[in-house]
Amino acid sequence: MPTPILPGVAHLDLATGVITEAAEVIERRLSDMPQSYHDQAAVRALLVENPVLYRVYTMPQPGDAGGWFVATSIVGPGRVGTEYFMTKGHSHAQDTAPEVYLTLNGNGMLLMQSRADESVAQWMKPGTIHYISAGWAHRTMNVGSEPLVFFAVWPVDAGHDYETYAERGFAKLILASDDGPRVVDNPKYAKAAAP
Ligand code: M6P
Ligand code: ZN
Repeated sequence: MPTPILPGVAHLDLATGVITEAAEVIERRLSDMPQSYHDQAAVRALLVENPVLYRVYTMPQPGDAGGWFVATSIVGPGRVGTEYFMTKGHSHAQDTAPEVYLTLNGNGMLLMQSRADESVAQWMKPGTIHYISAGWAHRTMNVGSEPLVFFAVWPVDAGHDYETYAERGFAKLILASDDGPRVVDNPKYAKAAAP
């Protein structure tokens, strides 16, 4: 018998994104995702320091009979070459599972990509709510100088597919420039897609 879902409560520090009762805290450093960045020389140089790129705090699941994951992510400010500190990025193993983000602090970009390789990039700033449609992969980057904090909710049975994006990445890169973040084609992606 699955454990029924009981009412739950947790406490979130809106400024830092820390959930006090977090059941799990994931910490990802550059060494956990060196292939996610296109500038491998910049990756090697920064691996000496091996910074924490982001942390994810997940609220305790009050049961296992379906329901929602509730979490916050905190992406640090920083760059690897001209790319920003960012999440690994994933799509949901379950193609019908959407996700909602609410930005609490900082400035970021949410890059989404459909199964048909359409790309959408949205600005994240305090108060922006993002609906990530089912079937769209998603990755966030911190394009500002303070921590990017966002709240996320998604179905417990969604599952994470990282493999599809691990090797060639997303179709678009978001690069820092004098005029701010620029969305450009990822050359590695086009090459990998060629017959
Ligand atoms: C959000 C959610 C989580 C995800 C996290 C970090 O909180 O989308 O499911 O784990 O961001 O992103 P990723 O798993 O791609 O590293
Ligand atoms: Zn997701």
